[in-house]
Parts: sequence; structure tokens; C-alpha cells
Amino acid sequence: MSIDRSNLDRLMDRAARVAARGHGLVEPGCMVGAVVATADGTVLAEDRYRRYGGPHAERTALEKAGDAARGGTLLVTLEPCDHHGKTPPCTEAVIASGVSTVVHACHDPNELAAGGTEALRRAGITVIHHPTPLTELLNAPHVHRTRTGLPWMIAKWAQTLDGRIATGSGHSKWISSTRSRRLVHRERGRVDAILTGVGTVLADDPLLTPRDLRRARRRPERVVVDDQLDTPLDAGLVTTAGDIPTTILCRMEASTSARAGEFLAAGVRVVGIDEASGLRGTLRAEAAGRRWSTMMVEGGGGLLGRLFRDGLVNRALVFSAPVLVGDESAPGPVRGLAPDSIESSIQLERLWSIERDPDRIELFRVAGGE
Ligand code: AOF
Ligand code: ZN
Repeated sequence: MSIDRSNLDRLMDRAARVAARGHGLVEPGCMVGAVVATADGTVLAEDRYRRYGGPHAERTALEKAGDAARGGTLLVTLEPCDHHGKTPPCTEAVIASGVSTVVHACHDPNELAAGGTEALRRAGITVIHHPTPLTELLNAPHVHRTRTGLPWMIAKWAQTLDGRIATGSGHSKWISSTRSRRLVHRERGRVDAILTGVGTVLADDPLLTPRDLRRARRRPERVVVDDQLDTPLDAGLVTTAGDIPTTILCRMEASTSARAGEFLAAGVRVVGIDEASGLRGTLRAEAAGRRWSTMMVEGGGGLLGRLFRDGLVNRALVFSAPVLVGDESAPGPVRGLAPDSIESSIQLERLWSIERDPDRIELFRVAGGE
């Protein structure tokens, strides 16, 4: 019996779930999972890419399977690499293992590492491209980063049932439940940077650090979009900048002002937003320089409107609490877009939704992005 289509789906999704455990540890690399199975689909071994710079997933999975892999099938969420990077080419290990079939879910968008399919076929191995909805979700951040040079950006907000992120007087602690906020802290501990706007700094004086975790996988940098440098020098983000790298993105003229000097003296990086390429170009350059592969946005409507308008948001993670504010002066999550029809509004696709009593947590894909 050979592995049929539904078994391919099942085994590939298993590899995807194994891969996803690397979130927060493997970036700026890709989450990768591998399953080694016999010709009839019995699983022999599995492994994942565990940390950036470490051995690749298929290499360690094949090592675990040993000689039993001969004549079997390797399923891997990313096409095996064919280059000498931090590790030797996976294609060599795959060929040496004696597997007869390789099933992968995504051509490697990194040109340096690509070419695995051809190398394996030259060695007589059958190579099948078999993506699933789950592997598409898994690989989206790596594909996005490699193709655009932009960080993967998740916008997170908590809103009331009537779509408000605070009361009319600005009170917002807390809309979502303790359990929901714990989930946010966990995600904070897996991203490279948290982006916020000066409005949120003035309203909430946040620290944007991951808290109440046994161990955060990463300590995210903090980034404030603040055109005129209105952030107070005694804001929490500024006074802790010596411990946690903090950057303010401001207008180009402001970046050379005396006020910018005060932030620099406090240990805050001040970066002017490039006038020609805007926030998009500046984020791309900063992401490359600072190695920001994944960012979470925890801002108010002004910043989110700007990011949505510039097509910079990849996912929206929304916490809706069963609370009604009932005040038309209370702010919503996104401002300043003013579309004149529903068709021209930002369209989202719900990827998943869970209830964490009493909140509903939803993850959306932003149409037009990855
Ligand atoms: C694979 N299996 O598990 C991973 C791959 O710098 P290196 O040597 O680690 O290579 C990084 C590139 O290899 C990375 O950009 C991506 O294209 C690929 N990652 N490939 O065959 C793996 N993590
Ligand atoms: Zn590799």
C-alpha cells in the first residue's frame, strides 16, 4: 500500500504542527517540520527546525529514522535546501538516507537555498509538491519576509462587542479577560518587536514587555511611531530603554532636532521616516538592520489606520469582550480610512476563532496580503 492523498494530507499536517512549535525560536528562519514514514505511511520519526542556525528539520528526522527510512517517504513542510549555509545541503542527507519519495509543501522562496527538487530528482527520488491549508499558514511569514523584505506584522487589539477599544473618556483597563491577556503576553514573548503609536504611549504609558511567562522565547524590542517626538521623556518606554532596545520612528526633520538628542541621551534610537519610501520603506530597512522578522502592533486607531492603508498588516488578532460601551465618542480600533463603500473597505478572512470564556478570540488574514 502506498501513501494515498488523505494520508499525505494527514502526515503533512502532522509535520506542520511539529514545525509550529518552533515559533519564536527559529525566526528569522522558517518554521520547518519533517516526518519520515515507511512506504505504507507508518511514521518512523519526526523533528523540526528547533532554533535559528541549528540543524535543519529533515536532517535530524532522517537521523532518528536511521536505516528504516530506506525506500520510505520524507514529508517536509519546506523544500529541502540545496546549499551550504550554516549547515550542509539537506539534499545530501536526503539522498544518503535512501528514501524513495520526498513530499514537500512549499518551494523555498530563498533563492540561495532553492533547487532541492531538481537535485533530488537527478538522484532518482520522486518529488511531490503537496501543500495543505495548514502548511500555507505555516509558511506565510517566511514567504512574505523573503519576497518583500518586510517584517511579518500581526495587529492585535481588544474591543468591546460594539467595536470600541476604550470608553469615551479613554478608559480601557481591561476590556479583555486575564486569560486573554496571558495569551497576548505569550505572543509578545515570541516576536522580535512590538510596534505602537504615540497616542497609546500618551494614553496608557505601556511597557510592552512579555510578563507572567515562565520563560519568554524572545525579548521584543519596542518601536513607537511618533512623528513629532511627542513621547514624554519620563514615559515607561523611555526610562527602560537602557534595558530593552527602543526605537522611535519620527518625521525626518524631527530626527535631527534637539528633542531627538534628548531621546538619544536616554538610550532611545531615533530614526527618521524616509520621505520617499514612507513607513513601508523605513520598516523594511529597519527590519533588515535590526533583524525584526515578526512584529506585533499594539497601537490605537491612528497607527492601525496608517498601517492598513500602507498594506503593512498581515494578520489581525482580535479579542472581543462581551461589554457594551454605547458611546459614539468612544474610539474604534482603526481610524482614518474613510472608504466610500463596503467593497472598497479592508476585507478580512477569518482563519480561526475560539471562545475563551468570556471573550472571543479571532485571527484574520488581511485580504491582499499573504
Ligand atoms: C531546509 N530545512 O529545516 C530549514 C530550511 O542558514 P541556513 O543554512 O540555516 O539556511 C537557511 C535557509 O535554509 C533558509 O533561508 C531557508 O530557505 C532554508 N531553511 N531548509 O531544508 C529546514 N530551516
Ligand atoms: Zn536544509
